[in-house]
Amino acid sequence: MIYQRSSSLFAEAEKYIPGGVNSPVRAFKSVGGTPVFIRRAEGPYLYDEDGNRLIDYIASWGPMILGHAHKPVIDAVTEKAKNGTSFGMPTETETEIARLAVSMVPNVDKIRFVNSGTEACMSAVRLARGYTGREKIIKFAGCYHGHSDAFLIQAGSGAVTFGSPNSPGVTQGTAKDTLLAGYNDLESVKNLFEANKGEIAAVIIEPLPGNMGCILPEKGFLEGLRALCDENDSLLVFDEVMTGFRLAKGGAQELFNVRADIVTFGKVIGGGMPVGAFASRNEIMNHLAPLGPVYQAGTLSGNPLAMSAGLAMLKELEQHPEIFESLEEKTLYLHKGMARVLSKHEVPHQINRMGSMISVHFTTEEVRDFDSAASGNNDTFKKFFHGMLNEGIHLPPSAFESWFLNDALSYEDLDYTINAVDKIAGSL
Ligand code: KE4
Repeated sequence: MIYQRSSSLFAEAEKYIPGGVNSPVRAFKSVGGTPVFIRRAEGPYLYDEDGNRLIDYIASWGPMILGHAHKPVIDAVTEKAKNGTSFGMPTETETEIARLAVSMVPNVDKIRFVNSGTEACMSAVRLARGYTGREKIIKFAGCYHGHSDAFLIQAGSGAVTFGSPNSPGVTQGTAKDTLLAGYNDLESVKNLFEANKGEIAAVIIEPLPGNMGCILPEKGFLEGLRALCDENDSLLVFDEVMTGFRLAKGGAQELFNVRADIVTFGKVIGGGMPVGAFASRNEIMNHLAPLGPVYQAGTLSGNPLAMSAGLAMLKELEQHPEIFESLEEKTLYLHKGMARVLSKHEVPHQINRMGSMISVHFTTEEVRDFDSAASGNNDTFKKFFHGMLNEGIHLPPSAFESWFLNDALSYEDLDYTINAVDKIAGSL
């Protein structure tokens, strides 16, 4: 595959945009090489600036669950744009998508729309702190909740229970209120609750992490978090920016049958437009301005174009719930096919999969948390990534990302993908 024009476009972009990208993962830093510039996308395919057609497993990092340029979404945005793009006052569309989202997701009465998953998670934590009157939160190593300061925290040194900043610009003052636990390690959560009695506002978690590759919650883990939060009067926040409206109509709460107190959304809920959201029961949501004292706001929150894209997307999923089963079957088919050919070539690998989220890890050990995900051979992943790109398949450019399947993928696309793995596996 030729990527000539992408390379020159990247050089030009680097003159005006830090790293040539508006979000770091797009820069291919963890796989090497230069990013592919996309001209357009349709169904399961990306069409790049060099005229290559690429089977897409990024799906814009989740939103494109029905495939790119899905007609009902495009029509909704096109129609809406003819009447203006933003008014700064309420519109009926916001109520329509709010009513539909609340009807699809268990355990929530109200939802507030924002402009990104980061904003949703940041606001959810502020709401949890405002509602409980407590300041500390527990997050999990390897889980990503966007780039607000409270989440850019790594495990503290030694036995220290609170975190330390993992980015310059994040202050110690912020870091001291974020405690780090281990995913699938309920003991580490219990210890933090013990060491910080009565101080923890919330536990925030990706119920099915997609930012370490995919990690599956072990039996009893999520249920254990629910029990610990109940015992300590803390709130359980499910970050469903990736899993919401993807794992099931009602997301991870429905799939795992575990109740969260606050749920955050992004990606699918916006149909590819900048939308985030957070939702909860009335008792909690009524603490939000203008009803209550917890402040949260946004010029473009509930933007008519974004809401019309999200509404069209949610209507599709609501009216065609068979999509979730179709996606599950396609992802299982891909899983089995890749496992077969990687084993044939005796490539040490683990494949984690749930619903339409899947990831391949080049390690012999089970990948069940951040450390085991980090044990993957990144050099092998780099070769895998570029080998697949060369075959016209665009995987997420990092071993620490989930692949996202879209329902426009055909079984021919999946077979082509499996055959490409077979073709390159010998060189891994
Ligand atoms: P955004 O602010 O990027 O819309 O959402 C932040 C976020 C929150 N929670 C979870 C579970 C997420 O996965 C994300 C964002 N996901 C990344 C992919 N790992 C977006 C890609 C990027 O950063 O460019």
